[in-house]
Amino acid sequence: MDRIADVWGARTPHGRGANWPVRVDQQLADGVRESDVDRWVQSACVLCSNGCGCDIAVKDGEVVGVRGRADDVVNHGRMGPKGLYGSWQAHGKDRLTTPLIRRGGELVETGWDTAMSAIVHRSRQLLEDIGPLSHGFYTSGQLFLEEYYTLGVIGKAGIGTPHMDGNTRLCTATAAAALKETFGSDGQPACHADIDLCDAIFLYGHNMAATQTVMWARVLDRIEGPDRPLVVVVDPRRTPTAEAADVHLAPLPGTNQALLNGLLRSVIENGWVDRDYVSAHTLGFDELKATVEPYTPQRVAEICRVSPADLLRAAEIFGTSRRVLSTVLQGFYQSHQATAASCQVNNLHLLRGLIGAPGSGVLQMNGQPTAQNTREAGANGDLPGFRNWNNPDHVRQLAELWNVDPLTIPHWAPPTHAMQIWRYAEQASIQLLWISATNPAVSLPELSRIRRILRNEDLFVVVQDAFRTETTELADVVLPAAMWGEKQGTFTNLSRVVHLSEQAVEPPGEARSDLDIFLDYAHRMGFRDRDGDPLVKWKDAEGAFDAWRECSRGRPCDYTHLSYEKLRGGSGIQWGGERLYTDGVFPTDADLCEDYGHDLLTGASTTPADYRARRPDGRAFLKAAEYTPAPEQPSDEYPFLGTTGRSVYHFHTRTKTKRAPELQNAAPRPWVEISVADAGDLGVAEGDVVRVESERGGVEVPVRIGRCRDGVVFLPFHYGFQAANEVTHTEWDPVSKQPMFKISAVRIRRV
Ligand SMILES: Nc1nc2c(c(=O)[nH]1)N[C@H]1C(S)=C(S)[C@@H](COP(=O)(O)OP(=O)(O)OC[C@H]3O[C@@H](n4cnc5c(=O)[nH]c(N)nc54)[C@H](O)[C@@H]3O)O[C@H]1N2
Ligand SMILES: Nc1nc2c(c(=O)[nH]1)N[C@H]1C(S)=C(S)[C@@H](COP(=O)(O)OP(=O)(O)OC[C@H]3O[C@@H](n4cnc5c(=O)[nH]c(N)nc54)[C@H](O)[C@@H]3O)O[C@H]1N2
Ligand code: SF4
Ligand SMILES: [Mo]
Repeated sequence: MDRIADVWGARTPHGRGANWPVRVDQQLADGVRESDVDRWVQSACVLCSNGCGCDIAVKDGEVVGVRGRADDVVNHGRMGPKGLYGSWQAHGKDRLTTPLIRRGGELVETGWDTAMSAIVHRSRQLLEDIGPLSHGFYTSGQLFLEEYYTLGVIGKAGIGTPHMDGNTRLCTATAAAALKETFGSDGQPACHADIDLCDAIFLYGHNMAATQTVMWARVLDRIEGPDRPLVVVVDPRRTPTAEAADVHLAPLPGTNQALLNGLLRSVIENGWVDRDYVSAHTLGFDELKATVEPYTPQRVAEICRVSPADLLRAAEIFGTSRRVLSTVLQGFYQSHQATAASCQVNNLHLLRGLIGAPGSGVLQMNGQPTAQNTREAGANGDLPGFRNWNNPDHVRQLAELWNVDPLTIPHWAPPTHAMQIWRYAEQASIQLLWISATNPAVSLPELSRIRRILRNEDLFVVVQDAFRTETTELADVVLPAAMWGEKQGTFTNLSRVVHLSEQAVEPPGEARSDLDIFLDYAHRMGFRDRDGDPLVKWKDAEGAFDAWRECSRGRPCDYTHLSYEKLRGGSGIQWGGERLYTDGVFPTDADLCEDYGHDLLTGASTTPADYRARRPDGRAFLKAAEYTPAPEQPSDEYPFLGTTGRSVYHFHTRTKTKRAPELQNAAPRPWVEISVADAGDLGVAEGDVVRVESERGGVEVPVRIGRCRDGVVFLPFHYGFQAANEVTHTEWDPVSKQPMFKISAVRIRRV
């Protein structure tokens, strides 16, 4: 089996409504046979949001491979290239095995006691001198639920800082925002089985063939089976996903909102609206209709540079298919009208009542494997359990649960989003920044600025990672973390499936689980509740899970039916049932909702009084917005639109995938994709090295011709050298605050 050449593996076609056949994929280390394996340990893959159920192979106390779990609801045994090669091979390779501390400018090895004392000393001093606002926590979408919940309690009730967020801000902040704006709360309405049941599938800014390869294998198996679904792809590049499409719309980056307004207009004009559903279950139809009215096919075609006929065909497929599944991801989320455009996808489904029914629904996709948990457990600044920071009752519930004064829990303003946390660090109002499981020196926009901030003398930087990275090199203290397979915990995938991942092996050297590190910090800081008892009352992962279960009780993401015992064996288990909103009742009730919402164009928030006055009472919001041009447009000096994203062979900043030889050899260095016509105009050939640069900075990379539409160039962002984020800029969507990685004006010259 060569999952590099054959990314999706052999086809196992299935017809509509049939069970997706099982196909078990397995990869073992060279020279290890199945009979050599001592134990198979239950887990799920943490290299994307699909969350494929898998077992970890252990021999002589080491991880020696993986195998898909045949009975898992998500993958029915399959695994993709990253899971098969990238999930386990990095385990033994040049890991961080002791804490490091900066002495005389150099990072030197030290013990846990010295490292933690240094952090606690600085933390105490800052709390005394400045107060809680001196602390910022920047975490991940790759830890476990138990770790996020513990971090959330420490930050909100121990320190009392609103400055907590995850790299989820770069990733799925828009998913959460679009779900809150339309439905009142986070939570994916659809599920994986909808792929088996749908008549059409729409992918909006989502290169699923490269980024959720196992999910795409399920789509391919439908495409090759009887009663195949129609596929519509919206992406400025001819990706492998787009190649499988019946209609491929390739809008200019930054024009999604105009395209969606055009689709909505067509659906309304042709009478493909379920009037009864709309009047019973939604609010805002008239305003939506009026807003989209000017978006005629001709006008949309001019803004987006797509053909009007293709637009109308896509609208017809949406309007006339019985069951439609839509997925939305970074092509929409990392944009200036990110939440607005993503909400229009929700609107399309609401107009036809295609939600909460078999084969129909929306997946406002996650990207990272555990991003859903960052959001649920409140490590991204939101309050745990999808609670509303602006609702005093919700704050009181948490204060009672944690036995603290409600005033300790920051809720005087919205939680600070990541881009603002970095700004505060730049201005030195935040003086302790604790970074866990993320590599911002490669993944944040405008890297020259990020490096400058991390080097700032006034900023004490703690970095918690499994490897030395571009970011650890700029830290004051580095904490060696155990990773997947070396610790126990749970996480939730893009369709609310919760998996338990058991510890298979011991962490290397002195590395510790992130949970143990957070618990140690809480213990050393002596955080107490109102009765003087320890604030954090659990000592291990299962204890943290049980505490979280209580916290989630009665909320949309209620975990009380789950336990480690139930998650053991068998498959993953969903929260919220197979699909959400089967009865057309949404969590928009003012006492229940996670957010009172925003104006999609400006980001201005709705006041609690205004929200209540609209009496949503379980109806979903059809929120409308005009298209506005992106803040950065091509000019004479910077004539191309530069966009960025992923390759199938690498995960993010490659800390794991570059240590897997198959993956590293498949894509060892960065490149730029340019259209055939643009390459001709520039006089560059395949493999020529060019400089791609914006006002902020540039990279020198070889050219790959094809894939991009004219006027657009694409850089993969995986590489810490010649990094795409030298080029990108510090701008974000007004509602979700997700940075605009997908739109920069650039110029190109041959080197
Ligand atoms: N192989 C691999 N898989 C991954 C990851 C990985 O690093 N590698 N990371 C995981 C994570 S965390 C995430 S968030 C997901 C991301 O998964 P995706 O969102 O599928 O990945 P991207 O490549 O970032 O962006 C998707 C597409 O958006 C298109 N695009 C760019 N600008 C626009 C625009 O203005 N409009 C539209 N409609 N499309 C546009 C790009 O051409 C690109 O093909 O992948 C997950 N899976
Ligand atoms: N230009 C551009 N930039 C982008 C994007 C884009 O499309 N274009 N996409 C954005 C998106 S969607 C994302 S999700 C981000 C991803 O950006 P990052 O989060 O910076 O990327 P990763 O390489 O996944 O970093 C995760 C780090 O956690 C470490 N790690 C893994 N497991 C553990 C663990 O259990 N504990 C600890 N403590 N550490 C662990 C890894 O070694 C790694 O260093 O990048 C964003 N940046
Ligand atoms: S599709 Fe995602 S979760 Fe599944 S094996 Fe591949 S990387 Fe892992
Ligand atoms: Mo992501």
